[in-house]
Amino acid sequence: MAGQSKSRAGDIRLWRNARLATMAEGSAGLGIVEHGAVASRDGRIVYAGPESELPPTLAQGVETIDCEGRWITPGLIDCHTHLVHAGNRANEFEMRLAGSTYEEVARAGGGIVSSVKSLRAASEDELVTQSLPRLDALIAEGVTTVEIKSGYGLDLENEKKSLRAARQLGEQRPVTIRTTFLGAHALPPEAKGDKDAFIDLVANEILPSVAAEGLADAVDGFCEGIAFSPEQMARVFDAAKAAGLPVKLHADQLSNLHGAELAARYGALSADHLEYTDEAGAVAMAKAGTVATILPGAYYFIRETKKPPIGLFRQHGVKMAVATDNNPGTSPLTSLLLTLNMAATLFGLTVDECLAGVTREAARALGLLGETGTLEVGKSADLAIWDIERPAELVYRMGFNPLHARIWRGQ
Ligand code: DI6
Ligand code: FE
Repeated sequence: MAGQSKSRAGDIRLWRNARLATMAEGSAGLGIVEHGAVASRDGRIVYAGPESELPPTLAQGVETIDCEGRWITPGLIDCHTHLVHAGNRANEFEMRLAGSTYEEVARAGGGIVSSVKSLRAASEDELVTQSLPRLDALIAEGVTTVEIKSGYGLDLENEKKSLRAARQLGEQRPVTIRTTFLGAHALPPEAKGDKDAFIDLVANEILPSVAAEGLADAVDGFCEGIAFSPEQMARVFDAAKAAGLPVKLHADQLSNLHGAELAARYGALSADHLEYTDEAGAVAMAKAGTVATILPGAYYFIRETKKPPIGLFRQHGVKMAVATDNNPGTSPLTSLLLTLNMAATLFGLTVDECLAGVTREAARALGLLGETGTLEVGKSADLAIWDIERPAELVYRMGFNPLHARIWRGQ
């Protein structure tokens, strides 16, 4: 089994003859170091910079890997996924291609509720088994940290089962998993249309119990006409605050309910989607330091036409992360590299913004910037080594994986 325990105390490893994109805050662009080296001790970065300035103690008698001029970036981070789910909704996809509307699909038993049924019917171990191939697809592209949300259980037992399955994934693979409780994702059938009563259940019973067991690192919600109102989300956020958990929000994806401002008011780590966010929302996020998580996979898959206001985010200094939103309904996407191409092609993000979006800014969106997301001393030695000539290739290609090696916590 993979784990931190694998690294032996005092182990120093050195990756030399590399080109680094450190992504360090404040450095220009990607923080490029030509002729660079990275050293790790006990899974932590102890040096990242020009090879010529490497302290001699880190250069001799240590395990050395010659990178032969390859590029090293921080290990990639997918900061928004619903990766733990059961079954899939390819049948709905076919129905929509044949001309059915979303409503017809829902009446035929489709939509989020069909994923809830499948998840409730699966055991925790079955969930792990079904989710592993998706996680492995991300890992194969150099991903070293993945956020995973609940939200297809929608009752105490099944939300906990999802979060435990997510934690199990982190024990079965060399990857950091951050779990997010998304109880306020959709209304389960047994709530019989009573959203307020369901929000009471989420805020007063499920969330405190999930928090008490330490199953969630953050709390999320779906603030939308077809889901929950800003007032209802605020009640969930108050409960999160009481439990000491940071919040994030699916905001302004299909309409502008001012979810971005709500998220900012609660000091959210991130607000996600944001297609319909307006300038007031962008200003509020900038003030609060709330990261804008851009999810081009869902935009593409549902054939949305309203783009998130990237220009406003730039103008007001809102940091942008990029993620897959892997989920069975609106983004069955397990390639973070393809997501980068989509963010650039569909939304006009630059190469630098794309790469920051799956490293430094994704770490910030998870509250993990002190731990990972850049090549800097003190952080976890999470690295991706690429067979590329220039970083733009990571964004430019579609469906090609140039990963040479992946290092998680120095291994
Ligand atoms: N926004 C989405 O796009 C997904 N959830 C959310 O909050 C949809 C999830 C699904 O259809 O299963
Ligand atoms: Fe999502």
